[in-house]
Amino acid sequence: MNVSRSNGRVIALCGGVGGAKLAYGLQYILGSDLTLIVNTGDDFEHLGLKISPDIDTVLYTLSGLANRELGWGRQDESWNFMETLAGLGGETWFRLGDRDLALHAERTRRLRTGETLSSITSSFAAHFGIAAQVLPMSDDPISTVVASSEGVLPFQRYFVERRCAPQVESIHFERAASARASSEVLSALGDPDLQAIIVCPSNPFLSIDPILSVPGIGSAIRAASVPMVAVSPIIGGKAVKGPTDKIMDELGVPRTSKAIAEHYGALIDGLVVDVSDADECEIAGCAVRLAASLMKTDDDRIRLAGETLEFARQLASSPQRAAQRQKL
Ligand code: FO1
Repeated sequence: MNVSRSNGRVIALCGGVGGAKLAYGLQYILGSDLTLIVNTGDDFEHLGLKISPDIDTVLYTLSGLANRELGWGRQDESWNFMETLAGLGGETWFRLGDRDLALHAERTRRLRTGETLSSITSSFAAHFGIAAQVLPMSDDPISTVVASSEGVLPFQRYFVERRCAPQVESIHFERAASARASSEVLSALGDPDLQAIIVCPSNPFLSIDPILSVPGIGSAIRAASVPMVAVSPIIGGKAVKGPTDKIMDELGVPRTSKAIAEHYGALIDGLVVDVSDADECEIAGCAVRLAASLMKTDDDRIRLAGETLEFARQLASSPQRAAQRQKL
């Protein structure tokens, strides 16, 4: 598979700010050949609005509208709604900019008409001029909750209100068992033209595991006889952003890329590890490619995406992979 357009579909699993950055690079290379399956476990209802943070972070990042300092929300933002809400004694721990607010209000209205999250997301992506296909992992509600030293917390309460301070004991995806993968997700995973599956450098526990918890997605991935490559979110024993490293400590998992590979297990064929972690390039049962994984600029995102796709192409033609896939 070369990385030019219309050379077959590539799927990327994505959630959070780090994941969206690689998705940006992948879209730059693949355009409409890229399908993103995005985590919706962070979704919640707040102030009467249906909020899908990881979908919105993807929409804003891929359209160039994202606030580059924060990673979430929009660049060109004003905060009159929040200031007025504060004056009224409303809840302002979860910050909603005025322009961002319009997207939540419109998604909430359309969901209330019975339109699916997939359909709404697809029309928002078209509105923002996004070439890639952006798919929620499911149109059914799934809620990530964190069993912590401060009790069981809904995701945003843990992540935003408590700033990931509570000690994580376990993470659960409520209602995942009764959720269904969307038909768009299953047809993408079943696409005969599928070339590779990429796991973005998202938090494996909070952003990727919810996607794999959706019935049918794990088996569809295993049935797809294409290489699956993950990009490690850990560089030098630290998460680039967010609580991945802290959660690994709390779950008793070493802060290493090797531990990331072990977390995904036989599902992945290869792991992209940062060049500064060259001592981790021998991981049993997982091919490793060293690449500069810190994405500060758009060029970094595009380069890392290109190297990840090249790695998947190499694995596609490697005999070991075929043998390993038979084992699954
Ligand atoms: N993250 C924060 O840390 N503080 C916020 O106030 C906040 C508001 C917010 C509003 C809309 C949105 O789409 C995302 C927002 N996020 C905020 C990020 C959100 O918590 C995501 O779940 C994280 O990016 C993890 O995926």
